[in-house]
Amino acid sequence: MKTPKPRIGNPLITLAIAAALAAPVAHAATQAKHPSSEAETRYEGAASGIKPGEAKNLITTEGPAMTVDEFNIGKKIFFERCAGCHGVLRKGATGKPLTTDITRKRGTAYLKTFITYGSPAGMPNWGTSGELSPAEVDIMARYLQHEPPLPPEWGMSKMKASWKVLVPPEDRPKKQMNNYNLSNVFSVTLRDAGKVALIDGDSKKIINIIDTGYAVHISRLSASGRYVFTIGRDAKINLIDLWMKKPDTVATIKIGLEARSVETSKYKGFEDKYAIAGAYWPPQYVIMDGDTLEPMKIVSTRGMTVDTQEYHPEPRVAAIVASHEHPDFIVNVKETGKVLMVDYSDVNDLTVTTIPAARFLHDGGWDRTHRYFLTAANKSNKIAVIDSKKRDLTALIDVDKIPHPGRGANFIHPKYGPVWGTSALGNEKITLIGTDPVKHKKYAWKVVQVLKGQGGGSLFIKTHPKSHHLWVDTPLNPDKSKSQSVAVFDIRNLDKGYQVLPIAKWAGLGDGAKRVVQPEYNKAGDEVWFSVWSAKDKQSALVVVDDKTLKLKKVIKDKRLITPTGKFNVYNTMHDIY
Ligand code: DHE
Repeated sequence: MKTPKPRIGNPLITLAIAAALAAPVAHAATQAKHPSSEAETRYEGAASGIKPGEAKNLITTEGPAMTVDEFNIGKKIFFERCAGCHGVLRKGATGKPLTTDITRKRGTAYLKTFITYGSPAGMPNWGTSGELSPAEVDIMARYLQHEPPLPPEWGMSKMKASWKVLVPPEDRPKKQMNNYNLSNVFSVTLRDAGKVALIDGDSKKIINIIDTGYAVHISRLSASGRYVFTIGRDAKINLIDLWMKKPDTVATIKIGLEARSVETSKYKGFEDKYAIAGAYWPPQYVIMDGDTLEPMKIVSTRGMTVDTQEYHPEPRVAAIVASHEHPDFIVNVKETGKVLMVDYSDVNDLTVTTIPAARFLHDGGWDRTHRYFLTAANKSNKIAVIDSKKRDLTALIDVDKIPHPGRGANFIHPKYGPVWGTSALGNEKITLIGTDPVKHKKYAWKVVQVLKGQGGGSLFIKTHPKSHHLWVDTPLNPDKSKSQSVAVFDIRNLDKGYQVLPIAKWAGLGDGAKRVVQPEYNKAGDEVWFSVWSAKDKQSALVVVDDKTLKLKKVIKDKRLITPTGKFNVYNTMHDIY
């Protein structure tokens, strides 16, 4: 298979993220902003997987005059830098709505000022930072007063046409054909290479580097642990068979134009049977055969918002988890703020329970019993708790600015019993929520403690049932000393505060952003792996820390480890251990 071709303007990384990776943002106006908005901009501002050429131009006389060439420039800039926050159809997501009823009222002069100088609410100062020239700012101001170009739909015929079974199930190994300890293998996202690295967690050696979708996002494991599923931002899924002598891709499919999530059926009797993937564009999810990725059922998520009950044409699918209580996939629909419990026991006559939560649902994870799914409605500053057994909403908990748990962290708090925690993009707070409604009823679904971490710009927090450490990263903090290190708390004495480990320094790399991101445990729970994430043309590394001694155990360096970010340990991902 070929590496995906870079698209126009190399959107493998957006300018926002590219700038963030190359150096701390230097221009004065950005520095003056609240760090939370800077961190948000870096995180949310990734390039769309949609090729501008795929979206139809809609130039009308109702907007200001524009040539086709100017419109094409506007479209390209919008997909690369603006769609992540404002949405492809500009209905607003993390960023404000930019539909023509609003933009035409504002007019060209106002929009030019806004784009040039940005806003304290998080809009980057594209003009004064030099990232857009005055001519480009002028184009964007006019472009926004025309209807948004419409990317194509992606139904069954397109999905089927993209579907490839490279090794049919009957030609695959009948048993494991290699000697790897598969349950301790890590699937590592090599974001800007559009590849994953499979790394043997025991020897720390690379098993294989596999071409995947563009700016690949996450990996998930089948219930048996045999198959790794990856999803690219271009909505391409790879099904990787770990039983092969050299584990590799056995099937691929493209389920849309842009996506972030993939999951597999885990309920008893349905292990490895189905896979599901959610798309950002078109807004839909698809259920597939778990062995071959054959698409079986596509369901659109377009519909009414949870609060104002207005139609939203682009509600993107964010995190998906597989229920352990029912044959359900739990699907976060971001812009409408609804959680769908999709019962896959009969894929043809699908039963879907729709649970109202709050807008902008993003990521989340299970409590330690795997009954309750705690998920962040990030821009609403809430955590929704879904009872997967009763299929309803247990609680909607207010937290401070922009919770970002990844899958969160579960541990037994010395005072409050079982808790689940999240860190935040917008501030230094680590919020702990009680999760035991039986033995610790008075603390259940309440914020029981807020710890103070290194700062905002945090993305992931992690612990392990065998560990007494809680790790909190801060990769998007504007201060290098924080983005290049990690905070670790001792769960037995949380009031003592945290220790800082200089992970990037330990990696011994040259120059680069060296953002330390996403702690991930090995199977035994005695090692924690970190990515030291620099730009594509700089060296990155993985750093393994001994969880008992908090000392450096190993630095994994290889010129093929380009922009490593997420890491997914086979056993922990299979069993939802975090
Ligand atoms: Fe992610 C999880 C979406 C940017 C690394 N990311 C997720 C999930 C979603 C999501 C919906 C949950 C998937 C699930 O559980 O099924 N991420 C998005 C975006 O929309 C966003 C903000 C912008 C974009 O354009 O993609 C975005 N994410 C990033 C990054 O820039 C990160 C830091 C680096 C990268 O690789 O792109 C990043 N996201 C991750 C990781 C996870 C993730 C490592 C899985 C964490 C886990 O422990 O499960």
